[in-house]
Amino acid sequence: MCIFCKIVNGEIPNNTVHESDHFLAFHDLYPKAPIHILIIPKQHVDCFQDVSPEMMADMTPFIQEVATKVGIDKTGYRLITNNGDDGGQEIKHLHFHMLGGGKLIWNHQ
Ligand code: D5M
Repeated sequence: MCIFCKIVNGEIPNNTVHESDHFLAFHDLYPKAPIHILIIPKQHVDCFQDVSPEMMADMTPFIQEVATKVGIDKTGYRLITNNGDDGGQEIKHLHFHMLGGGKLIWNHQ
């Protein structure tokens, strides 16, 4: 079982920000911005390339709720998903990185 499935199952602790029946948002262990949250579907999906349009349609308002909950919906944030090896995806369970809490530097590398 992958590490994020273990988090969903409660086998590994997490710092939850927001939760619904289908999605979970929790703080990244190694934050790369003042606010760095990971947003995942509870159902295992390997990566963005495999996600269904239906799941994304459900996930979109959840992601927006996370931004509102942590108070960065107006100030702005960056939403990233690393897809596959060349994309730098280390954990093969779909996740979006929500980065914010300050002005972010844009670096295409
Ligand atoms: O991002 C994987 C991210 O997952 C990376 O930013 C560290 C984070 N991470 C790893 N283990 C944990 C736990 N246990 N809690 C919270 N965050 C974690 P990727 O896009 O796959 O490189």
